[in-house]
Amino acid sequence: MIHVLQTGNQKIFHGICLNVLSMMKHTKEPIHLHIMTMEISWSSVPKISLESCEYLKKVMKGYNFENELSYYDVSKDFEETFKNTPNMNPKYSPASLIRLLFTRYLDCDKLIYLDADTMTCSSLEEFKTIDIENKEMAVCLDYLGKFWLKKDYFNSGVLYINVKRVKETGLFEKAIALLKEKKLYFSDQTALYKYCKEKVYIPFRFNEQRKIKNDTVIKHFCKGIRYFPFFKVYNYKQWNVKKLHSFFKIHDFDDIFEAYERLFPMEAKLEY
Ligand SMILES: [Mn+2]
Repeated sequence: MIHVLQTGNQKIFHGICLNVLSMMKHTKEPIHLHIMTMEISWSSVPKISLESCEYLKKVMKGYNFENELSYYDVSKDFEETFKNTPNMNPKYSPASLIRLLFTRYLDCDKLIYLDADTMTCSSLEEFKTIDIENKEMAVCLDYLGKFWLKKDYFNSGVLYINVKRVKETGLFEKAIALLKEKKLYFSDQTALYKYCKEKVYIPFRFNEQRKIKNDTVIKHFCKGIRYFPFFKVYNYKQWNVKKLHSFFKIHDFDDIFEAYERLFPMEAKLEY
């Protein structure tokens, strides 16, 4: 069983559904997906509903009956933890902080955390080749951060976590404590960077922030810069099919888009 964590609110649920379909395509081992969500008093975005997750679970079981989905509504805990703290409205969205609470809810050995703006390009079983027995996490460098911030600055969109170890070291609780005290620009990512001492850097194929290669496991649709023919900062997500085709020239997920439209007609539409 491979444990995967995805977090967010209703606004990005279609990203999670797309990624789940890509996991179903490539990973033969059963997957236990954990979805953490919330709705809070200082944001109007609703949580992902239990009904939506129950439907997603049914879809997952259609691919492999051993697949599982667990749903966690952490609204109250989130509110108590972050309300009126300096990072209650971080650069991206309050929802980007949900994952920091995971050690309070999940109990498994190893966990793959994936941002909602990621897609799987080959089997998640590849993560098992990474040794994190004596580490807190395996991480990839942040493609832009390593130039602009620090040369070992990592990207927190894909994390391979030794759950037992981070509970011992209190990594995620330390990050929460810092965020309650001090405003940080890349809030959660910088807090994890600051406190994660036992980490192993893994190749970009586990968190590909640029072009998909033959051995890519996870493609991350994060912000990027293109210099030619002119300087452009882009931030297109996997559900923007038009930009995937015209800007990135990515056709790897065309079958996934088709399956998504067939299986999830009630969720957000893809952008064409
Ligand atoms: Mn991301």
